[in-house]
Amino acid sequence: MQAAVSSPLVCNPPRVTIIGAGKVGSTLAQKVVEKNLADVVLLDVMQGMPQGLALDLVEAKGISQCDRQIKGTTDYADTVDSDVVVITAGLPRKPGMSRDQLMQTNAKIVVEAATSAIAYSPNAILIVVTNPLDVMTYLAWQATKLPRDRIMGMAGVLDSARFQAFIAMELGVSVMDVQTMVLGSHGDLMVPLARYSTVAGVPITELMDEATIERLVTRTRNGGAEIVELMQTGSAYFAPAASICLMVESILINQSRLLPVAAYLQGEYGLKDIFIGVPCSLGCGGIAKIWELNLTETELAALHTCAESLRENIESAIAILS
Ligand code: TXD
Repeated sequence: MQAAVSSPLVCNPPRVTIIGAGKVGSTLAQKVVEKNLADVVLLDVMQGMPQGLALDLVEAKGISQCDRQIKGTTDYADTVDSDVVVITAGLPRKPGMSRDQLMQTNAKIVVEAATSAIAYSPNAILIVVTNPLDVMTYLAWQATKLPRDRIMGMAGVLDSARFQAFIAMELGVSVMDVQTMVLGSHGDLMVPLARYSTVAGVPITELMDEATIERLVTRTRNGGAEIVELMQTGSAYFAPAASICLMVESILINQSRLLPVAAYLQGEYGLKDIFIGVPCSLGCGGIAKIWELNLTETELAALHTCAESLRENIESAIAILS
């Protein structure tokens, strides 16, 4: 029997390029593909490695019941016309290291990755993940000159997820009922907002005393380092990949999720010419809106302290590149 053939429909599924096929990048590739969100191009400098990982993912497709395409490559030409580009390329921390100590190596890697990827996908939305996050996002923006709605950094979603997990564990409630908001930079100075963190709509300030909240805030600030210490080799990747995937999903299916992301500020919160974590809605055009929360004087001062420290690091990073 011969099947009736009609004229073929030209249909391009969305395409996500992930630069850096290490722990975070490969875990993200698996999540995007298994959710059937987009075709994925996984790029790395290590010849054979992204190709091998892509083949491994292809061989899991039947079991995971997904039909997206996956390509592993070392060639930016394969990333052409991507809708979203995620940069995870660069070194992770070792025990005892701060994120800022990665600057020397990662600055050049991120600038090269961002410019090469955007040359092939000028309309893409760029999500930077490499540490030190806020500084790397600034450098990628400077190098690509992308409009501010199409470039952002991922950190606030992860930091909020960590705060959310610690609150759920402390109170013995389902993590699904906990909502949190962590602003600022991805580092010791981040600003977890207890007043805007709730359990089923009830602010945590009603459910825990100040000392307990402070303990959970401190654990959130040290969340990355706690895992680096335990693992000894490499850093966290399950929660980071899940956090990036949430942002990618909100963009690809135009969900308008309100998420804390490192966005370029032009006067919001009294800050200019800086990427820092603030609540944004993410849709098919990238950042649809930056939300300005009513912060207390202390919260706003904490955000400005992050910004001051970031500015110093941005200057050092620019000096490294010149
Ligand atoms: O919240 C956040 N923003 C973060 C950031 C959460 C977790 C991890 N975070 C940072 O992401 C971490 O500190 C690192 O800077 C990156 C990647 O972390 P990952 O754990 O995935 O590191 P790996 O496993 O070492 O992978 C990095 C890969 C590795 O395969 C290298 O070969 C590759 O990056 N690499 C490159 N790919 C493409 N192009 C260039 N130039 C390049 N250089 C290295």
